Amino acid sequence: MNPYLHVLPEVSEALSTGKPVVALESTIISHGMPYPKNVETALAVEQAVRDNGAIPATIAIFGGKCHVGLSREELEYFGHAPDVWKVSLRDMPYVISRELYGATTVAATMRIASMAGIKIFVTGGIGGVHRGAETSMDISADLTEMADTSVAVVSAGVKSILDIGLTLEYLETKGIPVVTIGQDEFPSFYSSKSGYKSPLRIDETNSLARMIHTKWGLGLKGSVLIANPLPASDEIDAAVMETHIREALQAAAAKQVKGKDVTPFILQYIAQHSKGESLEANISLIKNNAALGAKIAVSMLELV
Ligand code: PSU
Ligand code: MN
Repeated sequence: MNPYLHVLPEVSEALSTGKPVVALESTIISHGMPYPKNVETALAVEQAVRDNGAIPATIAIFGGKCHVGLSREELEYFGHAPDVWKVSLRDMPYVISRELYGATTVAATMRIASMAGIKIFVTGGIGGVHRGAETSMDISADLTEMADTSVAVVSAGVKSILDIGLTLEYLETKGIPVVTIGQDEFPSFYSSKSGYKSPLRIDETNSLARMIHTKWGLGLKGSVLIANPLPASDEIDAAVMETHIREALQAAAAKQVKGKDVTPFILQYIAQHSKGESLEANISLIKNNAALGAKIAVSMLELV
């Protein structure tokens, strides 16, 4: 066991006895949603994993360790503490060695999940290639991590704050299968549509589990990106969203927001300017993803 890992007893028991476990990220709690909705959502997401037959393991960093599974008090702390770092892969050595509090992104959560032996990870939306990346070079470490680490990622697609077309191209370059559940079009988080055809479509959870199992059985390392369209009743009109996104991008440029601050700034701007509608959609889709992730984790274990 890696000395920098601390696994909650319920999670380590599940892993050692072959029960399904689903990893969850903490950046969405600390930097993606306002308090107290973030904590309520984190708890509801954990419950959705349990209701579908798996054990949740929310991942975060504190006290010099990567924690796999958080207590209610710890979740609560990450929900409102002002001093929590947003930790992607490159921030891990600093935040861990200085014993700071760190909420983990998709990239860091995947890596820690993999260290603990967890194969399925649920999030809302992944980071990707940003609009304008041809000059800014802003490409999320989530994508390179998906090339390196063998943990499947359940998402609601890619948010259109990013360049969805370039993100799909990048995933292709890195050999990462992208599978949409139940429809031909790749979804864009707030909408079931994106204007891009999904590279792959699978409708049944057990077929999906078999494909993931086959990828790793072939010795192909890396992730499978699963796109789960949000429930139709929670969709936000794409044209309305585009207006918010353009304004958010302009505001970010005017304030010279750079680097790791770009994604949280845009997400927060959109949440504030869409009068809570985006927050409700966000909560709904992540619960929906948690249910699917748990079902995939259960199916994966039936294959081995
Ligand atoms: N996109 C979303 N919601 C999120 C994030 C991205 O729609 O909460 C968060 C995730 O934690 C993701 C991170 O891993 O932002 C990506 O940040 P960056 O673009 O700086 O790599
Ligand atoms: Mn970036």
